[in-house]
Amino acid sequence: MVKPMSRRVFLKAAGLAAAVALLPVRARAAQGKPRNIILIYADDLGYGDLGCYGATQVATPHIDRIAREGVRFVNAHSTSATCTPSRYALLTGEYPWRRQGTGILPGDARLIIEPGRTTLPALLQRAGYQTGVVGKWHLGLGAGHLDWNQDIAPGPLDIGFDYCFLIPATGDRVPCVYVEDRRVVGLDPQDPIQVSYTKPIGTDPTGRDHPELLKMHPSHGHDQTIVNGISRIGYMTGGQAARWVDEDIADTITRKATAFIEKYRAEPFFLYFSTHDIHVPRVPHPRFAGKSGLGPRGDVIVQLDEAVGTLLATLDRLGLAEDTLLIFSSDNGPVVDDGYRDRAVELLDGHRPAGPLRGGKYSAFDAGTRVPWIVRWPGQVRPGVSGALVSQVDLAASLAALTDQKLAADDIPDSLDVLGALLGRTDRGRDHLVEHAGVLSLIQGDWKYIEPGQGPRMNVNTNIELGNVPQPQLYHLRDDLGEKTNLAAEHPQRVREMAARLRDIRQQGRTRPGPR
Ligand code: NG6
Ligand code: CA
Repeated sequence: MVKPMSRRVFLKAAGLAAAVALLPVRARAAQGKPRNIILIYADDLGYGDLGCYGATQVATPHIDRIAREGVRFVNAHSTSATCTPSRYALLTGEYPWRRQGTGILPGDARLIIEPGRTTLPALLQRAGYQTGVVGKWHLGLGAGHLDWNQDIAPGPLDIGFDYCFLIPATGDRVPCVYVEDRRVVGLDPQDPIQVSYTKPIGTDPTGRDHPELLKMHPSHGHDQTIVNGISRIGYMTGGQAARWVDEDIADTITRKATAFIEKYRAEPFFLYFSTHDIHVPRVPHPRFAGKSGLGPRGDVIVQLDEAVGTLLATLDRLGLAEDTLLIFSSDNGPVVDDGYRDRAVELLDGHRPAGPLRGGKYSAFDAGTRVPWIVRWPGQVRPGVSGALVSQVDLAASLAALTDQKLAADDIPDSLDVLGALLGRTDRGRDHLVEHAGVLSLIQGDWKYIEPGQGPRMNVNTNIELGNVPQPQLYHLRDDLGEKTNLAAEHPQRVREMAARLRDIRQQGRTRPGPR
């Protein structure tokens, strides 16, 4: 557990401390602002997938370095067990299950965050940071019926980002092109793009009809338009010159991320670097193929780690590391077979993507949302391990506090200021947390309650236990981290209380204390 941090910035010299203590609160907070903030957000990376979280078969030296130099959280959560809702919460500070339409989006979905809303990037923009997002988006683009050949709006530039370079949805969904600011990159106007999620479009072969053209075959779903020898979810036609090459995605987005850092090296910046790794399709660059011994899933973990290393080296080279608050996390828990026959299951070889946790991506058990989370800010964050309960929904309020931004009553409604915990100064984070998969769960202290659901109990395709059963479940996480023993029958009163609290949280429509 992290020991209370010496408030080093203020207390270094007693005289300085006395002088600082006399400053008004606002000025003091401003003094503690980081020059830069970088959020590295991995995709589908599990609690057990990194060396610093106990993995022994795959080496992640760069991410382990952040852990060594920062605080590593062991009870930190994405809000949801899948991507779109977790990212929605990260950027809006609102639990996604409060809103319809925040589930896994198709690649032609409209933007689900309304322009004008107070978002994490908008708060940081207001605080004077140059804000950029590079990598996976998956929150929709446009206002419906988007024409990919024209200006793409609304998008990230309309909800608080100054710059974007995007994978619009996921690596396994069309359109398989990058979007920079408002345009598809490298698009030939003579070869316009069209996208459909309802019916085949154009004459491109599909994986269903032409499996002989595939270099990677689906195990479930993923049998529509073939791009780069890999069949995807959804149909697209045109845009040949703009199509990405999966093997180069990590290098391309890492280059864009480092270019952003270089460009704004003399100004405060906030970079949201959202990797494609380690989502499917797992197609590493040839220099990583076979490197992990665990097949493509392990290889793309190594590739992810190298991308992080490139960012760290860029910060070191530019002399920015000391002044940069760096946060590393993942959008949801791990999955081994997520729809392509990449031999991830066969080659697992004892590696445990979820570590000691039960479930995985899609699951109400803790592996769904308890994710790696590391915070580094040299000189400010004392290295250690923290058991504080924190959620990604809290980043907005915490970074608003850090950068001294005022919030209106209705802003970021579920986001709590857990800055002290994030900076390793206290072990107290939230006192409770709602986890979201098919059903909701409530964590309160050492206890976790999973509400009854209509199933299915298992996701047969991914072979993941979803924890969605008709009976209430109650686990004592401190004694039973693996959620093996359902104690609901032994503690009916606690079950009733936690169910009632969950009902209240739903009904109140917010977590952050309101006005008055
Ligand atoms: C599922 C996909 C899965 C993945 C997931 C989204 C099928 C059968 N499965 O529907 O492969 O794309 O959606 O993952 O299509 S996430 O990390 O973006 O939430
Ligand atoms: Ca994900």
